[in-house]
Amino acid sequence: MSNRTFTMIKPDAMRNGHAGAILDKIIKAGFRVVALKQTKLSEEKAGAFYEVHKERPFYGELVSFMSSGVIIAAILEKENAVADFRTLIGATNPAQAEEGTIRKMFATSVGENAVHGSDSDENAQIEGSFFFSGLEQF
Ligand code: IDP
Repeated sequence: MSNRTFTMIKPDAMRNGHAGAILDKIIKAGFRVVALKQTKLSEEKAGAFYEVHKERPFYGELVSFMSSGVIIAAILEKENAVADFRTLIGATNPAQAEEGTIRKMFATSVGENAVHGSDSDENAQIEGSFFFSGLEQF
């Protein structure tokens, strides 16, 4: 079990002015920020990040949404980081997310759902390395 996960604050939450509130919830939940940046994904980069979903019907919509505005990308550290962060963000569809979760509070729809959270230790490592070099992680 690794103690790191990877997150993005997605373009909907950035546009809606929720970045500060989301980071506050993450830090208050006990996650330490290992690395963090604001950036914008090109369609090509968003397509590569979500390559595992390329056969899913919503892939085109997802790539276009994720490249539609700036995002914040971050690596987070906490014991049991991947599972605890998935609990903190809630279900993919905000309509099904638990009260108090980040998606329940800040997401708009199943596609525009405010935040990303890695779903395994292996993906946390791959996704963190997509955005950050070892020299950027403290
Ligand atoms: P997750 O982000 O909760 O792990 P996944 O099923 O891995 O959910 O889907 C990745 C992302 O694809 C979701 O966070 C969401 O932005 C988008 N997505 C998932 N299902 C749909 C859908 O039915 N329509 C549009 N976008 C979707």
